[in-house]
This record gives sequence, C-alpha cells and structure tokens, in this order.
Amino acid sequence: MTQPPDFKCGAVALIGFPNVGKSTLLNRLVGEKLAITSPKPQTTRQSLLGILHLPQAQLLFLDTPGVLEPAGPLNAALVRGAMSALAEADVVVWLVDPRAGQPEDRVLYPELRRLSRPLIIALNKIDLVDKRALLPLMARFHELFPRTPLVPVSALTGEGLAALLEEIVRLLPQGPPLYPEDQVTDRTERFLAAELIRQRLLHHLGEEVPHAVAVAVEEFDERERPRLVRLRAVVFVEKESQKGIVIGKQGRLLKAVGQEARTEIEALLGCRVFLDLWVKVWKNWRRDPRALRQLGLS
Ligand SMILES: Nc1nc2c(ncn2[C@@H]2O[C@H](COP(=O)(O)OP(=O)(O)OP(=O)(O)O)[C@@H](O)[C@H]2O)c(=O)[nH]1
Ligand SMILES: [Mg+2]
Repeated sequence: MTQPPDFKCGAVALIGFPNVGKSTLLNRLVGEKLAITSPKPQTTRQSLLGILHLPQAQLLFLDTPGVLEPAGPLNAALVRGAMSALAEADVVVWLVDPRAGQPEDRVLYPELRRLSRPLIIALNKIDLVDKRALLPLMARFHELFPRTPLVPVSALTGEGLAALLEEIVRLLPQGPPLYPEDQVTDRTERFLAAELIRQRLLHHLGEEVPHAVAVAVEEFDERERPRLVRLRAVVFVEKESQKGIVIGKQGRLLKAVGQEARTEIEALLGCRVFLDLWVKVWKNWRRDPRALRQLGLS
C-alpha cells in the first residue's frame, strides 16, 4: 500500500496516577478491548501497545502502569515500566482525574516538567464532574504548563476524544507505518488471556488480595484450532490463606472466575476454549526478583 508523503507514525504514552482511566482510554481509542480495566488501583502491571490505524497516521498507544511513590519491588518495577514508556514515546499524554488531580503529582510532576518531548494533558472522567468546576484546575495546569495543550475528555462516553486525537496527530513525527494494518497490539493471545483471567479475579476479590494475585497461562494448546483452544492457567498468590480466598467456599469463586474468563477468552480468540484453572502459592512473589522476572514483571 502507498502512504501519503506526509504520513505520520509514532508512539503515544498514556501516563498518570493509578485508576485515572489510561487503559479505558486505550481501549476506547483503538476500539478493541485490549487492556484490562478495573475500579481497583494498579490494575495495569505491564505496558501494552494498542495500534490505531488512521488514513493519514498510525498511532501506537502505550498503556502503562499507574505511577505513585514506589513501595516494594513490584511497585518499583511498575514505576520503572511507566518511566521507560515515557522515555520511548514521541508524544506523552498525561491523564488526570480532575476530582483528585493535582498538577503537583509528587512523582510525575517533576518528570513531566523536564520532559523534552511533546506533552498533552488530558483531564479524564469529565462525565463525572460539573464542567464549571474544571475551570480552576485548568487554569492551574495552564499556569504550570503554559504551552501544553489541555483537553477535557471522557474515556467512558467518548466526549472530547476527537479533539484529543487531533492534538496527538498534530504532534506526531512524520514517518511510515511500523505495523501491518490488521495488527492491533504487540501482545500475544496468551498474554491477553492471562490478563482477562486477572480481570475477573480483580472483580471478585476484595481490597487486599487482588494485589497479591498474578496469572500465568502455562499451556496454550492450539492443535485443535479453529474448533477449540485448550488453556492451562495458574493463579499465583502469596500465602496459603489467600489460596483459600481465591478458591472460595466449595470452589465457588474460582469456578465463577473460570467461567467468566472462558467466555471472554472465547470472544478474544473467536473459538471455543477449554480453561483449566489452578491456584498455587508462590511465597511473597511480589518481593522475589526471580518471580517478578519469570512473571514478566521486571
Ligand atoms: N465515569 C468514568 N469512569 C471512567 C472513565 N475512564 C475510566 N473510568 C473508570 O475508572 C476506573 C479505572 O479505569 P482504568 O482504565 O482501569 O484506569 P488506569 O488508569 O488504567 O488504572 P491503573 O492500571 O490501575 O493505573 C474503571 O472503573 C473505569 O471504568 C471515564 O471517563 N468516566
Ligand atoms: Mg490500567
């Protein structure tokens, strides 16, 4: 295919505090459910690329883990992941929740102040706030970042996203597309399946346990595809008591997670799925550098 000579292509990092809606925004912009989302902070652990193909540009959106002051090795690895996305990006979109957002975000603010690449500030979740209440916050951002475009959006309703896309495309460098037109992510089906299982776990678990959970798809057997794909996945927890919680009374919680995840994975793969789901204790995996490496988290 021939591209117009002024075709644009580049990486766009979506960055911000946990829970501000980065993954929701990526899915909405790309039009596919790639990144998992949840009301619990620190849902995203690994960066993920979502590719938007436009007639005049290819946008490589990079979803990143939410940035806060690191506490513990897993957290530190998440923040490092987000920061390296910042270094790789051609354009950075800083997503802020106007209900909580302070321009002086302790970790990101100093990084973004000295950022040498184009920045856009997106105030997300405007469906939840009174528009007039946005004005003082917008004025404050404008004072601190006078030349930075400021775009109010809602990743949920789609409001403001056309304006955001326009700003992004304007700031992207010229260049040929890097990915074929039918590719929407850089992640494997195996990875996306593990994340879908984790999302169902986040949904069912209370406040503390979700952070102690990791999921690995250990077997992805495609021999019977397109009729059927067989998956064996392991849910890792940090201690025995958490294993009981994840399994639930008479195995009910794990069963619900398995059934819901299977339906979602079937939609992802476009075929029937057999999901064999196990729970194992990996003592204090969040503090174990070897575990973090093996789970792809550092
Ligand atoms: N009302 C409303 N809710 C939103 C919007 N964007 C995201 N949310 C919700 O906010 C919560 C967090 O969204 P995520 O996309 O998981 O947030 P994130 O920034 O990726 O969070 P981490 O991965 O934990 O850093 C979810 O419950 C979303 O449904 C929005 O524009 N409006
Ligand atoms: Mg996320």
